[in-house]
Amino acid sequence: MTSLLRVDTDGPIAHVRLERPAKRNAINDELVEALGEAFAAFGDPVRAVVLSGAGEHFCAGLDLSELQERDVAEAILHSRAWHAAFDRIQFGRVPVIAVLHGAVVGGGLELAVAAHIRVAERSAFYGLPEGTRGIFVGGGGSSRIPRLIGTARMADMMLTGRVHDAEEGQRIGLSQYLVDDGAGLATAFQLAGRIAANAPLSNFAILQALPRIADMAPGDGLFVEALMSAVASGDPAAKSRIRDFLAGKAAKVQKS
Ligand code: 1HE
Repeated sequence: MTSLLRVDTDGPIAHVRLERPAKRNAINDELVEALGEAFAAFGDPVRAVVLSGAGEHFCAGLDLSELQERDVAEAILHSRAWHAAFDRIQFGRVPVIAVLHGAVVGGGLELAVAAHIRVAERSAFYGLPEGTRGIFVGGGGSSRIPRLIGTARMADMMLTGRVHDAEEGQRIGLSQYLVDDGAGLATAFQLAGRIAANAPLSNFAILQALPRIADMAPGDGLFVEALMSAVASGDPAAKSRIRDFLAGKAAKVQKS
């Protein structure tokens, strides 16, 4: 067990917090391994996870002090270890809501985009300093970030060192929610509560099927959608929720 990561569970919601504020939550090998283990362990009764960082910043990315002389094979394995850990976040059993504040840079942004929902506080800023540090992203960023903001924006961030503030991040799609400083956790826990109340099979489909369908050729995607939809709607949880609505016992869709 590491002291660099704190996990608190309260009923169906868990809170995972990077606990390395003195180093701006920079991710070393110990922390990346702890992240992978924490997310691999979630399952019943946990149904949603909030991910945040202690101190003034969400995460300063790769721990640059650990960046030793690695040979090519070791460097590939190092990056693959990040991929394995972050895949456990994106393709685990529970939806993950990241709360972003201060620096969300390099591998910190790669961590943030492995979550399913990002709530940014106004202090958040996003950068990919890999270009200026003479390295490349290695935590899944080149696959996940262009899917959110487009390849051209990511190339700009890496080539020029451009930093986006929280408002720009919201506008280009890095965050889905933008809130005042200090309000991120409350918003994330509120969203987690709503998510945890969904039928488990719907959440499963959203985590496992949706991103894969979006990556498929349209014809294949539509076929998989039909299969997933039939599986979900055949579940007793779906049938009872629809019965409740038709009996006037379930919430209507309302403007927020
Ligand atoms: C670190 C790291 C780090 C801080 N590795 N030690 N990431 C970066 O290039 C970002 C580098 N960090 C920064 O630009 C700044 O530290 C921050 C903007 C994040 C925060 O600034 P500030 O003024 O609040 O803190 P600081 O004084 O710069 O840092 C406090 C301490 O944290 C200091 O150590 P100290 O012993 O002198 O107190 C810093 O050295 C340390 N620190 N960030 C190691 N990243 C899978 S590939 C991913 C590739 C990447 O992520 S590349 C991007 C790396």
